[in-house]
Amino acid sequence: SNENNNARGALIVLEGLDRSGKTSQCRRLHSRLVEQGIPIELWRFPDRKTCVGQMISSYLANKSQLDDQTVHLLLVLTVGRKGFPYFMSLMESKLKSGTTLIVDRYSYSGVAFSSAKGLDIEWCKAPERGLLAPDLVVYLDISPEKAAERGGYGGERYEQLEFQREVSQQYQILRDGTWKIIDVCLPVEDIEKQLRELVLDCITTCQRGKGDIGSA
Ligand code: 2DT
Repeated sequence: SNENNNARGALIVLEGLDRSGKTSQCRRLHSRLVEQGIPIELWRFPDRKTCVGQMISSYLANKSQLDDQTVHLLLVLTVGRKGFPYFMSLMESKLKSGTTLIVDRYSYSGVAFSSAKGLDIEWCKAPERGLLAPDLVVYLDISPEKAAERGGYGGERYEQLEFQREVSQQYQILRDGTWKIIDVCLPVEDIEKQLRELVLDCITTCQRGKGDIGSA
């Protein structure tokens, strides 16, 4: 049958510590691929504009206090859970219609940041089950020390060396063989190129209709 009937977009996730350059790499990648005429959208979690997102934003800015479990569950809601299916079904319909999604942080951030506070990792993962599984996870690798040297930590609650060390360890635990790791100490053009190649490969595979949209 016609290959194009199966054409779908790819769900591509970027993860990494604060100051790993995720957000600027996501933006560059997105605009390059738009120029190439690839149907693509850039998403980020948490979306601070939603109602729940505003509670999180105020917590991250140290303007309000919430206990660790509550923050975790609020973040889970923003990433699109069964009980809050809006993002999930929107993502799914975009992918099915052939649009690729580049996502700046996903459920891995949820687990890494909350377990870094000492919450049980299995407890953290439990409510994330059932989310759409990414076709590609790229980890922008930087040591917490190097990240801190880059300066410009914005003063948010999590932007502290000690805490980022914990987060980094949790990411190591979460990482499996399928994650692609890019060393962000490379020149910026090399990072961009590596990232673009990984992403284009993944888009091609998904266009050929290989594999269903998975669930985690
Ligand atoms: P940004 O600095 O990228 O805006 O992220 N976080 C994010 C969690 O703790 N759990 C999650 O599920 C997600 C998506 C990571 C703000 C902070 O939010 C953290 C950093």
